[in-house]
Amino acid sequence: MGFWDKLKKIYMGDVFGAAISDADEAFFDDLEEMLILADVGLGTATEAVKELRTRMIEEKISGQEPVKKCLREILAGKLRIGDPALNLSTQPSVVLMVGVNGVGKTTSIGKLANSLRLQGKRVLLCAGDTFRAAAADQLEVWSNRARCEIVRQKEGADPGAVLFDALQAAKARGVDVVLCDTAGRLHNKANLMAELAKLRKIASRELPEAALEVLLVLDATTGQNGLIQAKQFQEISGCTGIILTKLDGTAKGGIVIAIAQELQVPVKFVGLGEGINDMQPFDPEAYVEALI
Ligand SMILES: Nc1nc2c(ncn2[C@@H]2O[C@H](COP(=O)(O)OP(=O)(O)OP(=O)(O)O)[C@@H](O)[C@H]2O)c(=O)[nH]1
Ligand SMILES: [Mg+2]
Repeated sequence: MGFWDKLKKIYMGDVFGAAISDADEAFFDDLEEMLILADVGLGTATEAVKELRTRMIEEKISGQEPVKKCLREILAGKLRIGDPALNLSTQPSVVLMVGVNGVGKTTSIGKLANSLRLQGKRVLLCAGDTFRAAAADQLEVWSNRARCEIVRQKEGADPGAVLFDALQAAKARGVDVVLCDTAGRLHNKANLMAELAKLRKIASRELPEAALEVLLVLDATTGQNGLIQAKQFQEISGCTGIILTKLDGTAKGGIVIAIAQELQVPVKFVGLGEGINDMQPFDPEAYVEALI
């Protein structure tokens, strides 16, 4: 069973089972609880239910389908933040992939590289995770799968130096997009977080005009903890978008709404598996359609 089906089966079936009117206290309670269970977050769940109730009264909405439609509009509205498309308006453009250990940064780079290459872009991967020897090897495997170039140095090299090299190579070779991997780091480790700020600075210094995306990769299965990570990364590296991975492994897809609301940053892609094609641009309408 796919993620959305699972979610629907677990949470949505009962809540919308009966006829619904604006006087139906039990319905509103159940709905709020269901949204919280799906990790939408307490604040957002309460807000959404309140908005729904107001609209049901003011616009005289009742009955299963009209109420669902209204709730979909409310939730989709909470996800429509900024531009969900990647900003690749310059040549080259730079994308930094950041996040805690094991969330799926390197895998997401591979998937994204492949999709961009299929769109006719020349892609260069930058092995900015120099912390483990295996990290650059892993990225190189993805560069072969996605059929794109890679710039790497030896283990322990300064990530800033690797990025510098990659940016020079990108300029010299007419590359369209540089995708830079980084080592997984805990959001509470100050020096590692400062290193991210440095990478960002190097990109701005070497390519002051270039479009720079900092994509925060979050693992959907970590639920509310993802929110805490997100806030701290946002503070240090100022992310421009979110990739939410491993949605195939959780029924708690509501975390998408919680994170977008908290950071006021668009979710740009979702990861739905380990394969090269298992990433999709995030579509708020399709998402709430599947959710409700
Ligand atoms: N099911 C599923 N697995 C995923 C997804 N994205 C990544 N993974 C898996 O998660 C694991 C970690 O992925 P990596 O890409 O190595 O994560 P990372 O953030 O680069 O990890 P570090 O470099 O160690 O910080 C791998 O086993 C991936 O196959 C996804 O969308 N769904
Ligand atoms: Mg990695």
